[in-house]
Amino acid sequence: MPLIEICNYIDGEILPIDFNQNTIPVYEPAKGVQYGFIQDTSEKEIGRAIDTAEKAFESWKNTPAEKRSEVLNKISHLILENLEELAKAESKDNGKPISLAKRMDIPRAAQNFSFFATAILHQSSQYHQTDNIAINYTVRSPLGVVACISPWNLPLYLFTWKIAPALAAGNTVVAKPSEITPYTAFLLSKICIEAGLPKGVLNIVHGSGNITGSALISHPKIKAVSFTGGTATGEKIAAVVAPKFKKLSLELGGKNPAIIFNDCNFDYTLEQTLRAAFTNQGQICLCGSRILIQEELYPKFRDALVAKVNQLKISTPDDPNADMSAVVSEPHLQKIDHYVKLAISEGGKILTGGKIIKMEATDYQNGWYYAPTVIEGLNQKCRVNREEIFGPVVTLQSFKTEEEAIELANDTDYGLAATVWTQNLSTANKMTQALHFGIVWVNTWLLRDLRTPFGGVKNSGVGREGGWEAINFFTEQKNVCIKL
Ligand code: TXE
Repeated sequence: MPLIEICNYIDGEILPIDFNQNTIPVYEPAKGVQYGFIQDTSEKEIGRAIDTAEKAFESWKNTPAEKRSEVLNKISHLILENLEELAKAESKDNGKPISLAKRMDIPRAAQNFSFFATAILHQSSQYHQTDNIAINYTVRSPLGVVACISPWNLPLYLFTWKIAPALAAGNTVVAKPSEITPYTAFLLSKICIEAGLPKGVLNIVHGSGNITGSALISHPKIKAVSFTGGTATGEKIAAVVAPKFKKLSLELGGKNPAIIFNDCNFDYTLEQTLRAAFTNQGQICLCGSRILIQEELYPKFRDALVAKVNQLKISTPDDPNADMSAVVSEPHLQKIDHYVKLAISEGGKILTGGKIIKMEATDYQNGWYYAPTVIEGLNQKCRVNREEIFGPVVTLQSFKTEEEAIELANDTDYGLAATVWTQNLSTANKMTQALHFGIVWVNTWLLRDLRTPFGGVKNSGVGREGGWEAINFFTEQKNVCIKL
């Protein structure tokens, strides 16, 4: 099979790769082979993409909201029309089961566009009357050219979660997907052309964080940076962007606790805890990787969880019954394995998993698969309980009281999401008040309402995405005061 060229989309054109410039190989994790290339887009080319976006800004900003909404809705429809192709591409790039991409990633990408296409029709501004002295009204305007940078775990889902509100609010965008998973962003370029998105309004550039990403965030014409990715990268980006007083939104990592009380609905909690631990091979920033179980329930829950994990089907992505497939890359596979070895050296006991696995199917034997892993016996001081692994690895700890659960749950540098499993309303209320996280789910996980604020505290980030939070981020306010 010839290697696929995954091209930049600048000024409404899909640009062939320039092989005289640097390129980056793109791999298919399920098979462990290269299947394509991207350009490691240079600073000069990024400058051109930004100039193009700047040129398109006035006209896009002045396009009536209804018209902007129409184009964005068309993009949403076309994503759904191409669901099959996009799901296969997402799976090829990331290693996830095709069935998961079909069920979760691609429908959500379409929903991101339709949600913000509709939201913009309902935007209103504020008005304040100062006694009989003056009236104030607040105008919201788009910022100009903004940068959106996304990671590899939910490629099209997180890419569009940023692009859609930025465009809906009237900005023009230069967006960079992860160099590890660029394929669906490329396919989105073609969809934007088909939908009639005006030239230059969205530019999709490929390349490494160090070259392309860096050039993008440090360009003086970029007015805001919306980033999702690792905490260490977030720190680097903040160091460049903050001193220039640009708007900055950072969605970073997590080390999320699942707090399970004796009185939980046992079967349901078990099923959902399994889902929260291993969906997308545990590569979701919201995955519950620290499972805290009340003492009395601990042995029963542990044994039942291990039995359930042993029933998970780890298979090639095209298997419709696969619960899990490959992790995203060889270095990531090694990182996961390193943490499991560290757990053993820290005194942890592997209850199941703990190893790299090989598929038997022809073509898939060199793929990057890791067995879902459950570890017990590590306290909250251990590195495995403190650092984000971002793979199919969970640890179990027990607690006696609500107070102890709160202490354990909050004893982390991260603060993205927590789940609480109990039938007792008072316990649930007490926990939700005390937990220091941006998102707390009670008796559920990953139940998302796109209107709600999304984001974390502490090392999990700065700012919120979702609903009006996103539209507000991508706009600037001006208050006009008129003396009566
Ligand atoms: O992140 P990276 P990855 C986190 C989670 C996980 C990590 C994995 O912590 O470990 O992300 O994603 C670009 N200037 N979350 O490895 O390396 C890079 O090219 C500008 C949290 O992809 O941080 C890519 O496009 N850009 C989460 C993007 O940043 C730079 C959900 C992310 O890369 C750059 C998913 C630079 N200097 C993952 N360096 C959440 N909270 O929602 C890299 N990039």
